[in-house]
Amino acid sequence: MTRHGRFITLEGIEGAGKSTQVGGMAEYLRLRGMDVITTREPGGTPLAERLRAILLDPANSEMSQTAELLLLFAARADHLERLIRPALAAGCWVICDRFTDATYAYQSGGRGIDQAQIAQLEALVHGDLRPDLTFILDIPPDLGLARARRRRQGETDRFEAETLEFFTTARQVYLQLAQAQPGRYRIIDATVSLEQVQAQIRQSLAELINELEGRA
Ligand code: Z5A
Repeated sequence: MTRHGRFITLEGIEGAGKSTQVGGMAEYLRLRGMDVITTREPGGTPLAERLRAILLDPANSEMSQTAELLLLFAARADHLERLIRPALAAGCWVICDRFTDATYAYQSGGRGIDQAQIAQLEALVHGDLRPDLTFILDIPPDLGLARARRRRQGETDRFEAETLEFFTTARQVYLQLAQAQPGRYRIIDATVSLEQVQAQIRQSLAELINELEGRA
């Protein structure tokens, strides 16, 4: 059977459990015979990781919303060009911890930037490339923030310092995106145990693979 690369993203607010699930997803896909790489945003390439450090640095608390938006898309442009597109072209499955949906959730929902402006940058930076499947790990912000607080070591980053209202609005935007385009998104109940979250994700991955194998 010919294997085609697929682009899978994980989204959700702070502490939803995205980073925790990435490794298990990769392991499952490898067991099913796929070549897999895992990556994250902002970040994923040396340049994008440098931009991530700037974006998260609490010393940059005065950064303007526009500067933040453009830095995110600058990092994404490099990430797409140097890592994501070449991996997909080589037949790899790419699992990315956050992608452009996070920009809609945080920079539009959280910061109030017009979604049309984000859509323009999205069109410029990734053309018609979109994730094949996006998991939204859904959790009430107070529970997500409590988890993140328990895990945190050291200083709070620029986003972690945001208010409960900021994360509540970001969550609402994620749910609206999923409602508008149910084919691409799977909403995962992230309030349950790690194993139960993993089982929900594996079920959807298995369905995607079965669908692809049915088509091959
Ligand atoms: N950002 C943006 O504004 N716009 C954009 O376009 C993009 C990003 C791409 C990246 O920081 C920040 O950039 C992000 C948005 C912004 N900030 N925020 N918020 P990041 O990558 O460091 O932040 P994050 O994605 O929110 O990471 P996180 O706090 O680590 O969340 P997580 O990855 O979803 O959670 P986790 O690390 O997997 O789990 C958190 C803790 O909960 C940990 O101790 C786990 O062991 C525990 N956990 C996980 N799952 C469970 C379950 N099921 N039960 C119990 N405990 C659990």
